[in-house]
Amino acid sequence: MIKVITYGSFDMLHEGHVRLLKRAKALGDHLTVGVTTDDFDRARGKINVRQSLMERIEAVRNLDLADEIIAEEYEGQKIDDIQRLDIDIFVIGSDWTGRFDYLREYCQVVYLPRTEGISSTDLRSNDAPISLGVTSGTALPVKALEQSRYVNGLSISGLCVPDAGAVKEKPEGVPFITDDYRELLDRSDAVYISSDPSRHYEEIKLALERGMNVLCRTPIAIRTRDFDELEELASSKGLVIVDAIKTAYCQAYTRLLLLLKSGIIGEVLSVDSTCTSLRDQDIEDADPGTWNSLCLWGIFAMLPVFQILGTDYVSKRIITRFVNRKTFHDGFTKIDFLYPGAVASVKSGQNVKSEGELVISGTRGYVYVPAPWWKTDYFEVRYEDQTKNRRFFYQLEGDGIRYEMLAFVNSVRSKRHTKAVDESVSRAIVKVLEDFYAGVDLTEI
Ligand code: C2G
Repeated sequence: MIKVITYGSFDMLHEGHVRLLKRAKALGDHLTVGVTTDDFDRARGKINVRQSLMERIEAVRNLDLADEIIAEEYEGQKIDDIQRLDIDIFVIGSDWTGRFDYLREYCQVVYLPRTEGISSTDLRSNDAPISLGVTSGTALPVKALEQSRYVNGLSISGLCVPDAGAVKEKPEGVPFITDDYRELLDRSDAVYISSDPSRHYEEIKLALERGMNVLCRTPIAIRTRDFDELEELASSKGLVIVDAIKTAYCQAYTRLLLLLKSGIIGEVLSVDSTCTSLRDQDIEDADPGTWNSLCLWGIFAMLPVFQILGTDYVSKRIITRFVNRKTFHDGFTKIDFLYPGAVASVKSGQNVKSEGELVISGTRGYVYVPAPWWKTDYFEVRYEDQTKNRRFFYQLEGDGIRYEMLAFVNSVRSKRHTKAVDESVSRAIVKVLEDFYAGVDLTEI
């Protein structure tokens, strides 16, 4: 019996895939198809795959060509599969010519001509791209603009900055710059709000009223009543507001949350997270309503607390050292949360330097995420018996912004809200900010 194997993502299965599989099948008596897992696709830079692994496997199965379907999970798996499954022929499309010659040591390698004129990329981009208008505070959102290029189905329509006339050089790929937010909305399908936090409520409201979906750099608002009003408006219009906390979209972080749910360290008793960034920024003379340390860094530090321990804390204590009390610019803020049976502590600031790590302590062990934990590709689960320690690595490209943009595109397309950050978590964050500005539970040092 001649055994054949081939691999692929098989996203939005099309004629090119079908022809390849038919020819592969015809080369032997038994065909194994390896379908790439979402993780492996991400790791090899394919972030725009639309369908889940199950959907893609189902589509291949329905063709009734594969005798066996397996998941392709990691680089180097092919050698193992070929030996384990006793494969005679490895088949792949001609777009990979030469790349798999190293497998000749184990079996015959056949490159079949690729079917011209059709691809998953074309099918994905058949839907007109979402033209995204971007608003920004003082600085140009260079990182966001750059990251948007990696996201299929998204194009930047224009940029709104307070002093548009002063921008000497238009960033690459930005068709226009304005200081008129309404003009930006007129010329866009959706909006990415990265202006100062005090402007978010107004800007989101205007966009929603015009029926536009919103991706908002966290926080969505700084008052809970504003937050509730916006969420209600969005849901009444069938629109989404995605809370852009990039960490929430990083794979290592999301996997960490799942592992904790599975009880890998037992019951969680304490979450300690620190996010600081010592910059020469002049926060002393910053205008009121502009980014303070709590909004810029405190929110990232709070995210794991609310996602792991929930939002029903019994009490909290916010301890702040202001750089400018009048404008609410904090140099250092520490918040302690008390939960029934657990505690959490977050430290954030721009006028302080500390180890930016995340430690989650449980009854059986602890998780350690090294600095800078908020854009990590790696963490460790540690136990009393060190031989049981486990390390986890994941691919991270471009610190998470491209993933939050991708999640936004997918939510808009599917009209299903991404659950990366639950509404209750976004609201709990807004509540802490509200209390901070109102002086509730606040101690100054
Ligand atoms: N294909 C084809 N004609 C097309 C498009 C794809 O013959 N018009 C072939 C590809 O050459 C590949 C298979 O269909 O052999 C699956 O294609 P993709 O889903 O794009 O998967 P790919 O990224 O090529 O994955 O490690 C190698 C990967 O597993 C192959």
